[in-house]
Amino acid sequence: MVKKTFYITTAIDYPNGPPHIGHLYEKTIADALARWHRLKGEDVFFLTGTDEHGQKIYKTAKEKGLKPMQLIEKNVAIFKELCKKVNISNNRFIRTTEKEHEKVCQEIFLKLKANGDIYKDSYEGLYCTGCERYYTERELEEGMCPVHKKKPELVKEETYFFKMSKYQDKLLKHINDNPDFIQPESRRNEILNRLKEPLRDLSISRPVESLPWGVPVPGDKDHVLYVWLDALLNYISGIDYPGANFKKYWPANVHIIGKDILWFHTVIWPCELMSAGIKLPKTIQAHGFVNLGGEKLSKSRGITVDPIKLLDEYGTDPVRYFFLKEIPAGEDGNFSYEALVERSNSDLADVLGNLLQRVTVLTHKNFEGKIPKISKLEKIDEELIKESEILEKVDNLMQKYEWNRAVDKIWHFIRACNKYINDTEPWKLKEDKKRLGTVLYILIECLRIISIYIYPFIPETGEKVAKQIGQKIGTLKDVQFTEKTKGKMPQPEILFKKFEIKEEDPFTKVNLKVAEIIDIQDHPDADKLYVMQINLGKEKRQLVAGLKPYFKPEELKGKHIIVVTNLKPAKLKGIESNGMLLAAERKKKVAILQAPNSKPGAQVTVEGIEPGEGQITIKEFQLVQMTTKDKKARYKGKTLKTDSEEVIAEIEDNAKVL
Ligand code: ME8
Repeated sequence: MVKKTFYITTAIDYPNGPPHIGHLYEKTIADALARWHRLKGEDVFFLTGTDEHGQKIYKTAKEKGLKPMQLIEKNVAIFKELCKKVNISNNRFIRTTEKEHEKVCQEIFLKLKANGDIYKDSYEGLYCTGCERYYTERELEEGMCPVHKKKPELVKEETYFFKMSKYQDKLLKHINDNPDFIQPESRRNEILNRLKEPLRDLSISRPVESLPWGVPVPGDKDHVLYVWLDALLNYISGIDYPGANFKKYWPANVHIIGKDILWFHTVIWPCELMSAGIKLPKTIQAHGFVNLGGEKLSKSRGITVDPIKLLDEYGTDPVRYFFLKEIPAGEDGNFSYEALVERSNSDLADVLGNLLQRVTVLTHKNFEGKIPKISKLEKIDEELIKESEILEKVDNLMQKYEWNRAVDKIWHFIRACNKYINDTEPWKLKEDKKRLGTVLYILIECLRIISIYIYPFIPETGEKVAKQIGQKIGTLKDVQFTEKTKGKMPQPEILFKKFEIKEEDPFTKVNLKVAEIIDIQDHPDADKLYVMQINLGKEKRQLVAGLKPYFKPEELKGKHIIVVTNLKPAKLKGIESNGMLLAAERKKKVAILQAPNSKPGAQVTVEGIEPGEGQITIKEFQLVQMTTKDKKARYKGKTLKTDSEEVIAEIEDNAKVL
């Protein structure tokens, strides 16, 4: 019988820098899905890789004094190491600088051209290198790219255009006729809304003189293809278009991508395919973003975690489990070490690890590690066996790409096994070997079933669980409860060590107090700085603050501000500053944090955190990321307050407190 195929892809990553935890997240999701479909007996092809052309790579290499390929090789090696460390089962790692891929790009370009969909014209537009795309004036926020907050570059050049406008109606019809084409629903609506505006033709090349790094346009050595046109084609070149693999696996079942690149995948890509006469992928599944401390990842702002270090330190399966369980499919989520440790210690060590440990130790103690026979069932046994019948539910969730809910279903069953062991108390059944054997058999059989279910999510652990009960890992055909499992178990081993929470909350080091501004003078040697005298109740101090562009002295004098009192004194342009006042900034607006009704010297705290003692450095303080909401200053969602009031900041939400 010909096996059903399942073709799954991730986005291909820009190797202009090393990978981040967003990349790790996306690969983990795709891997869990790929492994699930393999367990179903399907013929799965799982593709990932790197997107190696375009201005972003070219510019970064230039800035570093490297050739593009030198920069790429270094980072691609790290991306490949990431794939290995996170234990993904990709069938291929495609690189868009491979000759075969470039050939496919040129072939498709010629197809679009033959179809009358390509013309040359001059183009003037605003290009953001970070996004590798043009923006219209209207799409910008205060003249800046809404994603990178940078001014796009004005590009005026002759380029080839793709008649995307020609496909608007066909695309709309496809999206309307195929509710699964764009998932989740909210993203689908977003695209449908944007498609209410007429589609503009797409500039799909760059002159070599402004960007000499890309796939040459066939028949025109002065142009290279637009990086996104090239990149999207990896999904077909990665399965050897137009060869046998392409015939076998295309159309893709799902492209797993992040929410920021939805337009490219759900509008540009389908139009390109329609013009080339190629079927459209079945589903484009957008996931949310991984944030850190509630903020967007940003290397330049130090909001980043090295995924390889993370995997080395915490192990592959705890990290995989965290991302699959903790971040709801399709939504943004937060990474923190505390949450990772908490998840691993509770769900993996306590819930799963303990169950395995108790069952294997008891089997060794009472049956020399041999799996006992099952005999007469009691009601409680039948109830647990019934609980093991989760295949349809888990499979449904996986079909709907709700992987985190699938994880929840599985752990619900593991918890039921723990409840069963607590209720049946097998350690008290030494005298009744028959009953003890039955209870242990049931638990072992449940563990065998569990080993299969958890395998796609935490593959190494799935294999370990199976091995610990003397079995080989099965497939989804084997998740039924049977009475036939036999075997001998090896000596029990601990499945997961518990982690200590190493990361101290950086706020615990900080000491904040209310101070009154009693005098303000201009700094003699700096345009933007004021020198202030403040009253901290029991003492007076001098601060230097960069508030001059935003406030006049009379707007500040007498205000009750918030000061970091235990910051190491520093000289700013020759004048000593003994502490730092807190202000919130957003979109170039600044507000100082205030506690107008509190006395100078009043302690400012956040619920559950004691004020810090001892001096801290500015670097340590910068780890504390405070924001604003509803005109209140907040840390991790909690307000900053004195014993009489909450600290205010007259500014819009999500301002950064510095
Ligand atoms: O966009 N959390 O590459 P990329 C979760 N080369 N996912 C994130 C993320 C975050 N914080 N940041 C990025 C590109 N991603 C193109 C793709 S596909 C033909 C070309 C996701 O390295 C992002 O949404 O910037 C994308 O799906 C993937 O990581 C690669 O991002």
